[in-house]
Amino acid sequence: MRLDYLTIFPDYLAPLRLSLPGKAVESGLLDLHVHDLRQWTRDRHHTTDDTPYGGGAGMVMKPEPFGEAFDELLGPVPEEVAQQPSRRATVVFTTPSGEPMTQRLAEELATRERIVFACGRYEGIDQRVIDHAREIAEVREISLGDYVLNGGEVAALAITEAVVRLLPGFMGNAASIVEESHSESGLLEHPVYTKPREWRGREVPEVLLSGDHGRIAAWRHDQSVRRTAERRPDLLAPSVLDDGGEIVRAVPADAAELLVLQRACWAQEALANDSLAIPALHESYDDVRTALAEWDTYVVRRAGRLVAAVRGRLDGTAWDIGRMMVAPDLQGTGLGRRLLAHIQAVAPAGASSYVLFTGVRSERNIRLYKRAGFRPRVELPAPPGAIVLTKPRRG
Ligand code: 97T
Repeated sequence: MRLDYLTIFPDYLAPLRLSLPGKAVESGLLDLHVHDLRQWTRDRHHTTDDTPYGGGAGMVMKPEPFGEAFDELLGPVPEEVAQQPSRRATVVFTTPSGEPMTQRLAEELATRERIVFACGRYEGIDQRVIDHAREIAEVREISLGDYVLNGGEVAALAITEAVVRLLPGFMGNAASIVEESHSESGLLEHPVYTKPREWRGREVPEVLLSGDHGRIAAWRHDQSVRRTAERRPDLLAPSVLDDGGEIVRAVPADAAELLVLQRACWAQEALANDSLAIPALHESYDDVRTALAEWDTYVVRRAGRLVAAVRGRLDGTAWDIGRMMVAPDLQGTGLGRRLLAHIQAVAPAGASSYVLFTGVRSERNIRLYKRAGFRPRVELPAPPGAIVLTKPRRG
């Protein structure tokens, strides 16, 4: 992986040479380049900022130095790379108005070959720099959180550390990676203790000394839930607090119940279609958790119970809709219709059509989809025993 940093304070990024990324450079896993943005200025004072058009306080970073830096580091983009989005470099703008940095985003960035960090200062960077970058690279605007820093350098450092420690061959410690999947449960970690057993009159909780692994696991889980409810109720909200029948975004903590509902719903499909060769029926808990990270998934709860779900993901210009499920006792109550309308409504701007499939003998599903304007497309390839339905997106 190659990482470049554009900054007017290159010294701020010196820690990259120490600590974790430093070791990855030594092992050849990482290629790091810190650039002083002023090398791409042409005036005597090496100016990188100017006053904002339209007035207002503060200074805005000028477009030209970033433009020339991109030309040198990224351009010209060969035609075949421009056509293949997955081969483009990623440009990360650190900004308080970006998408929040998360472990999921770190995992995504860890798959990239090339990331250029553009560190903004002052009130931000001229918008045309970001618009231009979108034409030559994948652009991500990322925020560390809802607070203000003096500039993007510290944010770029934090993002780098979160990404680099995920690179294959970097940690060399399988146990800590297993540990990590714990945090994907959507709960905060439980408290931890080490020797001595008693310190300044404080004892280690007795259960941890009991040697009873079942009790220890139950205690830790309980501590995790309490901590999460206390410090991060937002992580529990959709799964525990929301039961008003609203359609809400799924969280990792929904995975286990989603799996149960999915098995129930697709067992019904297996019977209707006289086939067990249905992927949704065979997925494991891990498969469902992975899918939650890769799809936009929505769920509905009633009285705390997870009763319905649907997911969507962009495939080229098609909004791929799937895993539409409604608990057996609530089928025929209009929930499916609502979910289908919702998942179409949240499709991103790049979607020009909707596509889904269902069992050729799943008559109720097919009726629901037809009523919503989907048309069966027998000429399109579908999994065995399934039929594809599509609908153009209007507006
Ligand atoms: O506050 C900032 C100023 C410039 C660049 C980034 C930030 C920031 O990033 N995450 C939170 C704040």
